[in-house]
Amino acid sequence: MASIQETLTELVPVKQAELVALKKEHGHKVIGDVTVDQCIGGGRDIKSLFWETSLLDAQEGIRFRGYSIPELQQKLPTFKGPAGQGEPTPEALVWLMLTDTIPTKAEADSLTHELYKRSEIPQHVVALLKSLPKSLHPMSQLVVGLMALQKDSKFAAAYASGVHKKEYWKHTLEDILDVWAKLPELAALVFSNTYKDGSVGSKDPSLDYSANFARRLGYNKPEFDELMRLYLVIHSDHEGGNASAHTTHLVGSTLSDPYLSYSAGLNALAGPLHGLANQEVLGWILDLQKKFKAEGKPVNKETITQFAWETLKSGKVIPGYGHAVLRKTDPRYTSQREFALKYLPDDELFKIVGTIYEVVPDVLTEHGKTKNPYPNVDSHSGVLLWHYGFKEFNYYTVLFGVSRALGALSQVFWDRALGMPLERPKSVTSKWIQEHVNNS
Ligand code: AMX
Repeated sequence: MASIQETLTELVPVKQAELVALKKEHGHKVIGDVTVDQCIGGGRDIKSLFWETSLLDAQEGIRFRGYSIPELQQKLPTFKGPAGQGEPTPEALVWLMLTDTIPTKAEADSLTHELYKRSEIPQHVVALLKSLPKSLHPMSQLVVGLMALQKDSKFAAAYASGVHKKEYWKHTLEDILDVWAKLPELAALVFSNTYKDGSVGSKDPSLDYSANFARRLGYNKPEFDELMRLYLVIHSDHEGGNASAHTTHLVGSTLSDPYLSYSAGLNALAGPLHGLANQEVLGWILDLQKKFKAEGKPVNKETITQFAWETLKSGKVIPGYGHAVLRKTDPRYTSQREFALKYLPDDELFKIVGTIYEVVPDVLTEHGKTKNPYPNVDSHSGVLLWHYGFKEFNYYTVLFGVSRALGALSQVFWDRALGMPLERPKSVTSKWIQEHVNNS
């Protein structure tokens, strides 16, 4: 069986030739226009980014290399065996994102083994993380740790020694595998430094990426392992324009190595309109529970509606609702709801999440601003973690950060393999727009 490195060595020249042919034959054709609204409105829907690993449809949601989440659940290998014996593993998804082919169980396992081999964290980084104040946000701690690991970048070393550009992708792949392998270790150290005594649980070579991550965090329950697999799969990629993926790609386009590129992506993920929304959602639900308990009222459709309006009237967003691209309920929300129905149907917070879903779309529609009144991925993830006793919700975005690396860096691999150029779109001033519209 070919390793991931051997598989990609065969594939890279094929994909390079395909892209050259695409450019040669169709390079001059128009795929979109840009309006003034789009230019000053965050670039929504402008087709100007090249992203191979996934594609987002506004109505249907995400597809990874052409496969929807339910299709991945039917086709990708699981920890226990071939497809259908539980949640797919993130390693299997990574194989798919990198190679455009559904892996066999043996191929997915070989990637598990490859990552396990690379997972050790150098002592200077462990010491650095332990020196950080517990009050530093876990996302900031994760970025500090990843930046410190950059010392060992194989791409940066190869570049400094003058390697030919045709070889960039090989060194990039080495770094990416190292980053994927070490991120859960870093994340577990951050968790322990922030909430525990600095030590982490032990890992086991017979387990997969997700179960070992769970053990490092102190969780030892097969059901929680399944949740971790689902979580790491569904948060991994959401095409190229979201802030964390785009930032990673942009920084990578300067030939910053994968450590530098993904640290930048993590900083984007740490914003409340993006990945931090999952911690905000949990905070919002707990606040509403606390408020109505203190007032002696039940949490039901009426009180949630009241709380939603209070949030909107105080100039805040309802976290976990709305999306820059999606216009329907996020299938990542639906897959988590299905998990909850299977494993925790009677959970109190899960029921509240369900009631929120019954009323908030109507409230947002009546409010009349948001283009998408439906829930996104972040409105569900926190309550699942909470159910298993994972209550440190300031940390939730770190889990998102471990997952998003899988998609964003799979694309960085192809960026280097396909020789993608420095990203540098054109900006214009308001005066330029005014003159342009006057003259047109
Ligand atoms: N609550 C209240 N107002 C909302 C809203 C929400 N959930 N979603 C959008 N709006 C408002 C916007 O703030 C904007 O108001 P403005 O005109 O006063 O600036 C207006 O509706 C139009 O926004 P939009 O075009 O529908 O959305 P967008 O593309 O500008 O922003 C997003 C998308 C996700 C930032 C926004 O929906 C939002 O803030 N949601 C809440 C935060 C959240 O859940 N983020 C996570 C998204 C998923 C992810 O990246 N992890």
